[in-house]
Amino acid sequence: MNNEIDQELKKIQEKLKPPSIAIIGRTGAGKSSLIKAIFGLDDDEIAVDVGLPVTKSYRKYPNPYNPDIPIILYDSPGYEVSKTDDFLEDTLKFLGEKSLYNTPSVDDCIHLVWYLIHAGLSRIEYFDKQVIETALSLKIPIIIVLSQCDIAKPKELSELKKKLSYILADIEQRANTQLKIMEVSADPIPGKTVSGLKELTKASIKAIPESYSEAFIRAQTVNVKLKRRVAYSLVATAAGVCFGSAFVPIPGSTPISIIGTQPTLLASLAKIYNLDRLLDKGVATVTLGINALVAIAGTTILDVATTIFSAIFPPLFIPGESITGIVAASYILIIGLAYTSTLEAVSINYLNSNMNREEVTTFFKRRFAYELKRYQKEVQQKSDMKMMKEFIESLKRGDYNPQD
Ligand SMILES: Nc1nc2c(ncn2[C@@H]2O[C@H](COP(=O)(O)OP(=O)(O)OP(=O)(O)O)[C@@H](O)[C@H]2O)c(=O)[nH]1
Ligand SMILES: [Mg+2]
Repeated sequence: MNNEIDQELKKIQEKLKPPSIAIIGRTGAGKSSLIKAIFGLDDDEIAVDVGLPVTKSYRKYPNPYNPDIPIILYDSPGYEVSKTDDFLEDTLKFLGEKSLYNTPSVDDCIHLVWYLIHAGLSRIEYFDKQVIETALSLKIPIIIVLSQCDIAKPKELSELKKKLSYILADIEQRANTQLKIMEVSADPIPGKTVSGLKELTKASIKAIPESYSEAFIRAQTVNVKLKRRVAYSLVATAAGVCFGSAFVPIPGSTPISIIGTQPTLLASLAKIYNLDRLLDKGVATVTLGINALVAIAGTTILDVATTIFSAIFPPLFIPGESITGIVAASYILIIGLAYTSTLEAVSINYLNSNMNREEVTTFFKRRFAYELKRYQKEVQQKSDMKMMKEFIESLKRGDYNPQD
């Protein structure tokens, strides 16, 4: 049974389709800063020589393609200002080549352009309009990002927006669309706050084709709550393995076969929260990887196992005896949902703080034990087949939203 769960989880991972985003804008606009902020990447990962050259100006990241970061980014690091014409020519060529019209499949084309305009400079370049118009004519979705808004004066910003709307009006009319303009501060000066990243993330997910959205949600690190939907669907898939096609329990789903710490499920969930990458970056001197977290989770599960088991298993339960799919599914749901909540809390409370490994571990253990009890109560209520089925389906649909 656990083998089947692992296989289902592997299938999900293999089916993930990474979207491609082109980040276009003049040198110094803040492209690299935006990529770093949204996807939690560091300088090394997006250094010029790490990118795979695609055209004269454009490079593909991450390189080599890293399945842990399910996103493809095209950046044009540091083109020479004196060669603006070359840059424009190269950009138009690049967009053409990477449009749906010229790529072998929809997986290879650009699914979204973030077009950056430096708000602090309050200047619209002659090529801005041309690039935007070209992207639109090639049917590439585009979001205009006013970057470095923290250093733009409010009056300048509103004038820039007015000017931009004026310049873009005829393009919008021709393409019969309204361009999205978003304000962002990805790497603000001291005293100013990061802003606009969550909004840009949401708008981007809306703009790309739906089959690529799950990968985008996984890759981004700014809107942690969005990840719930993906995590729940994974937990529901794992729990659903305990049932056959007609939602009848699969014979042989014995407690022994199902009880375990479900390391694959826990590791897959931690990946959704990017903890495999981010934990190591967060702690400067010691590492706390996914395996360590899964091990900590395992001991916590064992600590509270008696309570969980006595609650969900029939009173006369004898280990080794056949149990229904409901019991097996309940067990997986409790562990999976509790782990998801804990990971979310770790992401929100820890990744932006300076907790050390020990503090994170303590926080994690305490929170996980608390969440296990909470979800044990919640899942225990779905005690018949119909309720269980409805619950698993609501998790898959993304309709389940527990209180924090
Ligand atoms: N105040 C402020 N500065 C920013 C912001 N984003 C980026 N910067 C700064 O602007 C400078 C250029 O940022 P980059 O992200 O390197 O710009 P880029 O578009 O990648 O530039 P090239 O790689 O040269 O094309 C850096 O010094 C950043 O720290 C922001 O939101 N606010
Ligand atoms: Mg750059």
